[in-house]
Amino acid sequence: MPQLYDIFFASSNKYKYQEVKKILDNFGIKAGFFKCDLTEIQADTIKEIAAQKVIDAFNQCKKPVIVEDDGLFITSLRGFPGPFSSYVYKKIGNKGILKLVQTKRNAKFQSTIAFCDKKKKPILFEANVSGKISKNLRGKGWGYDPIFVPSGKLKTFAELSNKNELSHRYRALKKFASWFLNKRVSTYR
Ligand code: ITT
Repeated sequence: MPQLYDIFFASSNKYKYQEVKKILDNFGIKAGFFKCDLTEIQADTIKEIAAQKVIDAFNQCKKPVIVEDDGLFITSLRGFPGPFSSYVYKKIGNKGILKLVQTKRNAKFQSTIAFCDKKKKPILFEANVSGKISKNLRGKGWGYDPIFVPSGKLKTFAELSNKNELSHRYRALKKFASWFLNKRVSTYR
């Protein structure tokens, strides 16, 4: 019987899954949603968090799985909110971030995709996209999309129609897809 999915994406965030699904579809990889809450350790880097998160995800879903940990790093705030992006968004939101950012507006989004299967050794794929924090909220999007303008563009992620062709998530998933396809998906069927 043909298998429906090549891989699962474990997350509590449906917006992340929707983007991951679209991006991986374009690489010919079918990703199912394993909706769950994952344990996040306190760590300085999203790489460490992603590595731990994917082991928790595999223990819950018992299938080849990927997770993503990401963060918005604002240069003038010494990388804040960084690994705390999810928490900070819930606490102060985009309006809070706009109040904190004064003149120097450089920032970057970072993504780490972590893969794990029964070998239980996480494999990581990292990427980032640089840009600037806008002066006000622009466009309707999730998370920090309405305040992040990627380099070379005048619009925020929320206003752009092609975010999924240039985002941190796209770049990290592109690296993952190339590795995963080489590895022969059939191994997992
Ligand atoms: P899971 O851990 O359950 O996957 P999460 O939303 O908590 O979901 P993270 O811990 O990786 O995910 O938090 C990163 C936060 O950074 C996320 O909640 C958003 O607020 C923000 N973020 C990450 N990527 C984003 C994007 O493409 N657009 C807007 N905001 C983004």
